[in-house]
Amino acid sequence: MKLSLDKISDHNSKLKLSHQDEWDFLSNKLSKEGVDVDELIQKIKDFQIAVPSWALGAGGTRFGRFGIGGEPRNLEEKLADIGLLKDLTRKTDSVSLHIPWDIPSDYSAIKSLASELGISFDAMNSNTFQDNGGSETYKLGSLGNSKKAVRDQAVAHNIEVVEIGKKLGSKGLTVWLADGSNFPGQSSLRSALQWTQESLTEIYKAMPDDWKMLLEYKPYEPNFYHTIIPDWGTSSLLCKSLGDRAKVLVDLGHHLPNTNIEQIVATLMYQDMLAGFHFNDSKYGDDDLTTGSIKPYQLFLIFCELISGSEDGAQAWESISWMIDASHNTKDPLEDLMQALEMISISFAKALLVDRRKLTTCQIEGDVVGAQECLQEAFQRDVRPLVREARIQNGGAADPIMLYRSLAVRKNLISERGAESRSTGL
Ligand code: AOS
Ligand code: ZN
Ligand code: ZN
Ligand code: ZN
Repeated sequence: MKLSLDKISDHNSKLKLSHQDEWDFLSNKLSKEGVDVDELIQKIKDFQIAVPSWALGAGGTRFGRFGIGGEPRNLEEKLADIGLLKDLTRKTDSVSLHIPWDIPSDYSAIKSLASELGISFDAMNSNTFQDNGGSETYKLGSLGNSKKAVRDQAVAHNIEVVEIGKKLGSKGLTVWLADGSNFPGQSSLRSALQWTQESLTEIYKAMPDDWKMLLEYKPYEPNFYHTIIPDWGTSSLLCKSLGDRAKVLVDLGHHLPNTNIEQIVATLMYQDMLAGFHFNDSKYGDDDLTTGSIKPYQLFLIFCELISGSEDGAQAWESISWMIDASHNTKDPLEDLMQALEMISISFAKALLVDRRKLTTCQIEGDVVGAQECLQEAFQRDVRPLVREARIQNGGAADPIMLYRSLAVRKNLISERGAESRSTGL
């Protein structure tokens, strides 16, 4: 289903009055404080976040999965869903594909559909955490498996993913490894790391010069005793051995409770080693909950580090990739993604409002209270009219979820695709 632009402008004109009041109030206040409002709006407009192909259907847990109905049945329908999200929010303009779930049957048809919808191809994802019909099994690992034949198969798969991505115009390969062990003694910790490094080296060499490798870490699951790449340090170590186009991918859910993720971001940027993000939120582990639903202050602090790291010249903003990686078990995935895109934009906008000069002075002078006030001043601000204004100026809906619901999009998708249609996902 395609959204007609008239629907968006009708919706926007209904909400115009109340929005205008709120926006006038905020923009006047910001201008009086010396903020360049146009520049601020432009930054928010430009900030686009990729959506992964596996996040468009209902996820599940090992205890079950409850379909949402009308889930995209193929790559074409996944692109259509992202096109819809794009039209409503103007916050996403690319898709991250997962191989083998998304192998195009007709490349030129997929490419022209994507360009019609204004969607480009973000980093490609390989899959060696499931057996996908190869002669070797990944039961005991892939790139770090003790058997050379398994490692070779996993390397070849990653190279095939790069080849597919080249045809689509992607410029990155994301590697997430489930490799590890479940019990002490099961695996040689040092050898497993060495084999992983050797396998990654082969993949890195096969990547075109203008590609980057995004190496994701995760402390546990599906292995529960040891994971070969459990943290940013190990990922960083491996990336450094590969070359400067390999960098560390931070998935927000991939940390043990209470880890200071903003500090990890600062440290990676300090070394120009931050590849990008998988946005989600977490209460306990890799919960894949909606971004900003549990720890909005942490998300804001992460954006503060991102902005200061790029403004200070530690690492260029443009070199960082942005993606959502969440699982939708009880919500309509499209509504969940709209909530995530909104929370990401809100956190970004708040972080842009931090008076960094004042903060630096407080830091240098040891004014602890002043520094905290600086952050709170920005964090407590209601920036929703600002984010909404940026979206409206970009052609999106004033209230994307309200419009989505009033158009009964899910009901239409169910009648188009069926109540039982099932998308690939986690
Ligand atoms: C797994 O826990 C990671 O978050 C991956 O980034 C991702 O969910 C997976 O690669 C999807 O296939
Ligand atoms: Zn139990
Ligand atoms: Zn992830
Ligand atoms: Zn994850």
